[in-house]
Amino acid sequence: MLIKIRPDQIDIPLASEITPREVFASRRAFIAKMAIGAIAGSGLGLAGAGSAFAQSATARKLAAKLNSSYAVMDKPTAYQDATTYNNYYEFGTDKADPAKTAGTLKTNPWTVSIEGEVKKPFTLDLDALTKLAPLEERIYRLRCVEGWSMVIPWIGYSLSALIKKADPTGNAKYIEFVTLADKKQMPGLSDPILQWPYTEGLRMDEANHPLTLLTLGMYGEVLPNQNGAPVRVVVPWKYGFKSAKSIVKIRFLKEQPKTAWNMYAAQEYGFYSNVNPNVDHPRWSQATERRIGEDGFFARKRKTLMFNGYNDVAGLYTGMDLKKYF
Ligand SMILES: Nc1nc2c(c(=O)[nH]1)N[C@H]1C(S)=C(S)[C@@H](COP(=O)(O)O)O[C@H]1N2
Ligand SMILES: [Mo]
Repeated sequence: MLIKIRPDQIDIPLASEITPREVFASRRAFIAKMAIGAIAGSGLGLAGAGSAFAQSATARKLAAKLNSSYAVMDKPTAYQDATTYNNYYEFGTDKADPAKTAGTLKTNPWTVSIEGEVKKPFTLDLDALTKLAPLEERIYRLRCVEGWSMVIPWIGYSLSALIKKADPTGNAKYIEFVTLADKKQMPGLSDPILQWPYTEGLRMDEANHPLTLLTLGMYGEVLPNQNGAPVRVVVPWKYGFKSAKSIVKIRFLKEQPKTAWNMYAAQEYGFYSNVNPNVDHPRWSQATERRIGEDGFFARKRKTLMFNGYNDVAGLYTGMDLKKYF
C-alpha cells in the first residue's frame, strides 16, 4: 500500500478527540433530535426520519433509526468522497477504480452461507439478512492502514445477532468472512496481487462485540457496489482492511483463519490489526492520519487514536502484548 507524506499538514488536536465519550454521545443524541427540523439537509439527518443522508437518485432507501450510543461527533465524510475514494482490489487498485468498474457487480439475488462449527449449516438470502434484526444507523470512523480516515453513517446491526442465529458449537473460536471472487464480474481478479477470494477473520469475542456491524447500507441507502454491496462487515477499531466487503460465506472455525493481507505480507498486516498509534507499520508511522475531505493545502493531520477512539474494546485485549499481536 502507498503512503504520502504531506509536509503541509500540521498537528492540532480536535475537540472531538479531547471530548470524553459520554459527553460526545449525549451531545450527538441532542443533535440527532434537533436534526429533524433544524439542520435537515446539512448532512446530519436521520436515516429513519425522512431527512436521510440520501444522495443518489437511483439507490434504494434503507430506513434505520440512529443509535446515538454508536455515533461519533465527527462530521460525516461527504457521500461523494466515501463513494469515489475506495479500496476494493477486486475492482482495481486505484482509489478511483471501484466507483468506475463496480457497476458490473450483481448484488441480487445474493446469499450468505453459514458453515463450519455450527450445529446446522444454512444460507440466508438478502431479504432474510435484512430482516434478521432491526436496522440501526451508526456513525463510525473508518481508519485505513494507509493513513487516511473517513466518517461514515452505516446501516446494519450487530454481527452478534447473526452469530446467535448461527448457533455455533463450543469449538468455534474464530469467524472467517469469505467474499465474492467472480472473474466475470470483477476485473481486478486478473491481477494476482492478493489470493482471491479476499478473506478476513476475527476472534469470536471480537465478532460478538456490539460494535462489530453487519452492514447493509450507508447514508440512508443500500450499500453502493464500490463500498461492498450488498453485505459487508465494519469493525471500526481495526484498520479498514479487516472490514471485508461483499461477503458470501461466514465460517466458524476452531483455528485462526489465514487472511488476505496477512498472506500478502505477514510482517506488515497482522491478524489483529487494531488501530494503534504506538505501533508503526514497518514502512510508515501510524501516529497520525489524514481525514478524507480535509485535504486542502492547509489541511492538518489528526492524531490517530488508540483503537480508533473505541476504548470500549480494550477489555478484549487484556494481558495481550499489542506490539507482538499487531
Ligand atoms: N473484498 C474486499 N473487501 C475490502 C477491501 C478489498 O480490497 N476487498 N479493501 C479493504 C480496505 S483496505 C478498506 S480501507 C475498506 C474500505 O472501505 P470503503 O471503501 O467502504 O471506505 O474496505 C476493506 N474491505
Ligand atoms: Mo485500507
